[in-house]
Amino acid sequence: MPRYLTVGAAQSGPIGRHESRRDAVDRLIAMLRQAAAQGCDLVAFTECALTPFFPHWHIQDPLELDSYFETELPNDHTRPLFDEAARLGVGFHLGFAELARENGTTRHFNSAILVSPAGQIVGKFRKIHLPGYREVHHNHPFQNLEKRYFDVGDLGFRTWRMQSAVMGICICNDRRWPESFRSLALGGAELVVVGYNTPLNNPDHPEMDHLVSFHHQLCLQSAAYQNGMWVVGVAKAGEEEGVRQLGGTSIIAPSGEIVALAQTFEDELVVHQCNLDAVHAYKNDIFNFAANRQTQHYQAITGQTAAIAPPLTEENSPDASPS
Ligand code: ING
Repeated sequence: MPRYLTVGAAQSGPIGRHESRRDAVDRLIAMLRQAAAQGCDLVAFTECALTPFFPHWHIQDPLELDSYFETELPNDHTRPLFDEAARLGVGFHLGFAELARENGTTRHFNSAILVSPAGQIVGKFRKIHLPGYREVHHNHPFQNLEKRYFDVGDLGFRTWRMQSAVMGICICNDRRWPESFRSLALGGAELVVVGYNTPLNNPDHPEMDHLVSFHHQLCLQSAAYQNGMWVVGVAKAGEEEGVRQLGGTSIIAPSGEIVALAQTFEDELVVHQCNLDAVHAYKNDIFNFAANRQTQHYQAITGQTAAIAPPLTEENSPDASPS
């Protein structure tokens, strides 16, 4: 009997700067209920699903900045989501901004959790690849201040068993780095959830704007195929406080095929009954890590932070005059 997991990818439309947490949670609960009614076992919400994507703005007041972070989960405004999910017996993934007071230090992370159908937090991930910059770019129509507002995630790429699947998480820009998915695959991941807030315009590279959706899908579909896993990509979509963001919430099979795709830039649920055993043809044959990976030939990439080209010689120097 195949292991089926019915997954609901719950895309969020824009969340306004003055929308309350409670309003945002109510929208998530509405999609949760819709998902349960469609037989979903797991619902995946997006990156920063409780707030607007505030790294798009320069926030000078530290109290205002911290107001976008959760100091614990569940808490007063998110408990209704946890309680409703447990009542419905549905597991969920939730992206949120995390303010962590640990060992006498306060740190800020772009985080996501996996919550079991019983309402227990099974796993947590903190975003590792932080795009954007620390300094405000005044010439840009909007900012990406993730390096300013968040610390680099310190929990690594981990996997957890939940609902008969081995699950993993990465967040937004992590998807652009193949090491993210390969690390999760080496941890046995059969299904990975990726929430994202991706502007349709990159102020530093407008020449790439027509490729935003293509690059997004390229990352997810290649990750799914090259690691033999289901990938669930969940957008915060639409124009949020003047920043137009990619939609395209999708569920991707281990074959790399898109099997469910959102059609709007609003709150939208897409559902697919995932046959988890579809991973085996890829993990056990095409991408059999034990049999086919030849790690002894891979350059020792750990700690290599820059591409290292071969030394220039008389022969291969671009200035070498043709002999
Ligand atoms: N957003 C964007 C992302 O990785 C970005 C930032 C867009 C980086 C396009 C590079 C190119 O989708 C987040 N939140 O990471």
